[in-house]
Amino acid sequence: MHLSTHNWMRAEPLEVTLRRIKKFGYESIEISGEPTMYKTKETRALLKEYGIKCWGAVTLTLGERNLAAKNEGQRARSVQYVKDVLTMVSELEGKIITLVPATVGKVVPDGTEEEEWKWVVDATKECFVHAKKVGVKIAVEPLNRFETYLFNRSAQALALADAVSPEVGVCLDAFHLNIEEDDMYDAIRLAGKRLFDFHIADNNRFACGLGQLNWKKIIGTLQEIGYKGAVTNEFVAPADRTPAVMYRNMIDRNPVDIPPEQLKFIQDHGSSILTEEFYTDQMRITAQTILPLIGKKVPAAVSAGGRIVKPSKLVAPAKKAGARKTAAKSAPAKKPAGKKK
Ligand SMILES: [Mn+2]
Repeated sequence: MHLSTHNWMRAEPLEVTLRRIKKFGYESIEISGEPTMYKTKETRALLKEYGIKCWGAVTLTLGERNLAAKNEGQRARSVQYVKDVLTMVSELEGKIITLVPATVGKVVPDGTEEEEWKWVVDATKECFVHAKKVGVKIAVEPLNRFETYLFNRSAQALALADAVSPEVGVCLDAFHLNIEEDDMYDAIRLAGKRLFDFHIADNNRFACGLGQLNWKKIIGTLQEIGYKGAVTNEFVAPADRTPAVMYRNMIDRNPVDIPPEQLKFIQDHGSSILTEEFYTDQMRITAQTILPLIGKKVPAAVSAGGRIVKPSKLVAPAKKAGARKTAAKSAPAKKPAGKKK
C-alpha cells in the first residue's frame, strides 16, 4: 500500500500540489477526471520531475454526465467522457479510474429499476471495452445516499462490476462506507481481490485522524484482504459559516481562478475554496495518521506540524464569552478576543 491523494478539492496549479505532497510522503496522485484540463505530455513530465506517479483518475460525474441517464444522447456523451478519462490515465501511465456511474448530487431516479440497470450496465460495458484497449482498470465507486441514489454500498458496486466483467472492480471510500454499510470492514472483505482503489477521509470528512474512524482497523482490514494499491486521501472539509467555526483561516477570501462547474462541485460537497495553509495542514495530518499504519517512514515535514489536535479541541466558542464577536473572521480564539464594552 502507498499513500496517494486526489486534487479536485482545491483549485491550484498541479505543480503546487505535487511539491506539497512529495514533501509529505505521498507517492502518487489520483488526478481530477477533467481531460481537457491536462496536457498529458506536459503533465507526465511534471509528475516525473516531482517523482509522483499517476495512480489513476476519479471521474467527476457532474453536470450532464450520467451513465444511467434516460436520454440516450446524454448517456452516449457520458460514455465518451469516461473514455476520455481512461485515455488520459493511460497517457499518464496510471492504472485505474474510479467510476461514479450516476451524477453526483442526483438523488432521484429517471426510470424503472430494470430500465436504469440496463442503461448503466450497457454504458459501463462500452467504457470497459475502451478500458481494455488502453490498459486501464475500472473501479466502480459507491457514494452515500445524499450524493447518489444508485450505488451506495460495496455489494451494489460489485453487482455492476459483475454485470460488466470479472475484470472490473470497485473503489471503496471510508467516508461513504461509514454512512452506508452496517459493517464497513465486512464491506471491504466483500470486495476482496476486486478492490482496486480505496479513498480515505474521516467520518466528518476532515483529514484522517480528525474524526472517529478506526484507521488502524481499516488499514488492518485492507492488509487482511491483501490489498496492495493506493489509499487515496480525499478529505472534503466542510465550510463552517457560523460563529462556531473551529479553524482560523480556513476559507480563502481571495478570488481564485476556478471553473464554475468545479466550484459548484466543491460547494455541493459542503466545502468551499480553502486556503493553502488549511489545505496543506489537512494533507499533512492525513500523512501523519496513515503513513505509520502502512509501514512507511514519516517525513520530517510531517512530524514538524506537531501532534494531531481534533477540531473540537481547538476551541469551544460557545463557552468563551467574546469569542462570538470575532469568530466569523478569526476563530479559533485561544484567548477570547475583543473584550470591547
Ligand atoms: Mn471517493
